[in-house]
Formats: sequence, structure tokens, C-alpha cells
Amino acid sequence: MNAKRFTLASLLSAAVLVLLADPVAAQSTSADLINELNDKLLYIALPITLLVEIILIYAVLRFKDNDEPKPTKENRRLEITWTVATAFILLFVGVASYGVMADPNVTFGAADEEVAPDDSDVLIQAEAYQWGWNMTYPEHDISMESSGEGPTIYLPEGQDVYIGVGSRDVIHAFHVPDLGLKMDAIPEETQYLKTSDLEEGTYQGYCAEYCGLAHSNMYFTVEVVDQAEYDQWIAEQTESESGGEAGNETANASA
Ligand SMILES: [Cu+2]
Repeated sequence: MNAKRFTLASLLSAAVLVLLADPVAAQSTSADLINELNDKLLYIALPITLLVEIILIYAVLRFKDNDEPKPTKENRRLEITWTVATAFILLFVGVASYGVMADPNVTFGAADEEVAPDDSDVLIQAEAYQWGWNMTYPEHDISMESSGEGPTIYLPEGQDVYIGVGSRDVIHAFHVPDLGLKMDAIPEETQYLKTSDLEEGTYQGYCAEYCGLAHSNMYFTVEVVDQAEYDQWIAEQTESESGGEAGNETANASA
């Protein structure tokens, strides 16, 4: 195979790889931003990998019978070229990453008191413990403990969502991979996640920090639904919290 054909074949296979690596449609702004950055870095990394591999294979084949190899003498042009090229690549990676890292949909991380979502926003507190989750909607007095498969939280599509992540005992982590959400759950601290433009669907959540014996049981489910269904769910939960449980408590107290 001559050099031209080899280069062409390499570039083609690189293009195929990029197509295969293309992620499915975004499920939230957070996931969107992270996947886009991943793509950009892949576009940069592939040609560099190819260039290095091609030079390596060329050198091996071309000089394999050379018994007296001579080192390359000083080559100012070559040195300037690779210094400038590296600077450009690093600059691109830095700027692209900063754009994503500075986005509140990826790193919101405000301290306790600073979060003041609008009335239209959704606020959830996710408290981890050994070994489960206590999910609360402070604005609606809804509270859910882990049982069996773990709690299911409902989120409305198209709204800004804030999730306060904390822990009752040791360090855990709130992680919903498909929504691009991940945050450490640290005792006596609440760190916030923010996301928006959620896609309707069911998403699996995990504890992503090994936290002891039943760490693997720390599941939860995120159900993204349309606004009407969300409002209905909130109404049902509020009813059962105020009606059902309060009723039970009075019944127990009187018994
Ligand atoms: Cu955990």
C-alpha cells in the first residue's frame, strides 16, 4: 500500500469512528453540553493520534534495515512548528472546556443559601444515607424514602430544575448518567445541580461513591413528564401527604 492510500484509508476509518461515537439525542442541557465537548475533543484527538501512528509506522518500515541511525540535528523550523501547533491545540481545548465547565447546567454548585429559584423552577432536595435516598420537594412538602427499587422523582420537561444534594452520614454521590448529572453528597453540606430542557422519559439514578455494604442498592428513578402530568403528580402526592398520612397518624394516636 502506498503512503497516499494509507493516509486516505486512515482518514476514512477515523470518520467512521467519529460517526459511531456520535451520541444519541440530548436528554438535557447538561448532557448536551458534555456530549458536545466530548465530540470536539474527539475531533482534535483523532487526527493527532493518526499523525503520530502514521509517522511511527513510516519510521519503522522506512528505517528498519538502518544499522547506523543518526539523530536528527537541530531543526528550528520543526521546533517552532510543533510548539505553535501544540499551543493552538491547548488553547482550543482550554477554551472549549472552560465554556462547558463555567456553564451553570454543568457546574452550578452554589452554597446553601444562594439558591433562589423562581416560582416556576423546580427544587428538589436529595439526601443520601446508608443506604438509600430521601427525596423531598420542599415547596410542596413532599418527602419520599427509599424502599425496594428506590424512590422515583418526577420532573417536568422544559423547566429549570435545581437539585440540592446532601448526605446524612458518609460521602455518597448523586448520579444520573443519561441526564449528565453528577454531584458528590457530602455530610452537613448541600451542593446544587441545575439542569434544563429535559427530554421525557425514565432515567436510572445511582449512588456513584462507594459507601459501604449496600451501596449497590442505592438506586433511584427520574421520571421526566410533561407539565400537566407533573402538576397532577404533585397534586396527588400533596393529597396523600396531607390527607393520607396525617389521617393515619391521628388514627394511630387515638388508638
Ligand atoms: Cu451511597
